[in-house]
Amino acid sequence: MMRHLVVLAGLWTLLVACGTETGNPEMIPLTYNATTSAPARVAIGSSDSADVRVETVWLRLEDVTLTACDDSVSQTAPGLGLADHGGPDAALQTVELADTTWCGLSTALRGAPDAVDEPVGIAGSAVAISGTVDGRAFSILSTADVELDLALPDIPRPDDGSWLLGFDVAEWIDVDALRALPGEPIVVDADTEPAFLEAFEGRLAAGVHLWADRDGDGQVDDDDERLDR
Ligand SMILES: [Ca+2]
Repeated sequence: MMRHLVVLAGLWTLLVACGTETGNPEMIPLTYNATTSAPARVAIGSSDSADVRVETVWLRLEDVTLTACDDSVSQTAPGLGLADHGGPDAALQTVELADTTWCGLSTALRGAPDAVDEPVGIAGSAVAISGTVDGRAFSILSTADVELDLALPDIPRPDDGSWLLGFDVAEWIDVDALRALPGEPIVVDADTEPAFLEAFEGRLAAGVHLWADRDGDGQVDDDDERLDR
C-alpha cells in the first residue's frame, strides 16, 4: 500500500492530457523531492556529520511532459511553480499514462524576473537553496532558465509505487568551492559570486533524475531504481 504523500499547500492534484491516448490509461503518481547521492557530504535536513546541511530547496518548475517512445502519446502535468522541495514530504501530482513505453521527460527551471509578492531571498528565483556549510549559513539564488530533458530507456509505467523526479543537491553543490567563499552568511547570487553561480547552474540539468520509487514514499531508497540514462 502506498504511503499517503502530503501535498504541498495550495497544490491540487491536477491532470492535463494531450495527444491521443492508447491502451488503458491509468492514473500514476508523480512526485518531486530534493535528494542526495552523498548524504555524508551533503545532507538534507538535520545531520550531525555532513559538511553541508541543506534546509530549503526552492524550485520554480515548468510543466512536465512525458513522451511515449512511439511519439503517439504525450502527457503534460502542470508546472508546480515556486515550491520548497527541501522538506521531508514529496510534492505529489497524478498523471494519466497509457499502457505503452516511455522515452522522455521534459520540464524546465525558470527564473521569474517580474514576480511580485515573493519573499526576500527567493523572489524571482529558478533555484534558491539555503543551509549551512561547516556550520556557516549559506544561500544560493539562481534566476537562470535551465531546460531539463531526461532520456528514458523505453520504460513502462510503474505497476506500483510512483515515479519520483529527484533533484540531487549533492550533484549541484560543490562543497569545497562553497566552503572557500567568504562571508557569514555566504551569499551566492549573480552579483556576489558570479563564478560559483555559473558553475552551479552548469550542473543543474545533470543532477535531475527520474526514479522508480517502489514504496512510493517520495524518498530514494536502496532498492529504488534510477530510470533516466
Ligand atoms: Ca522510496
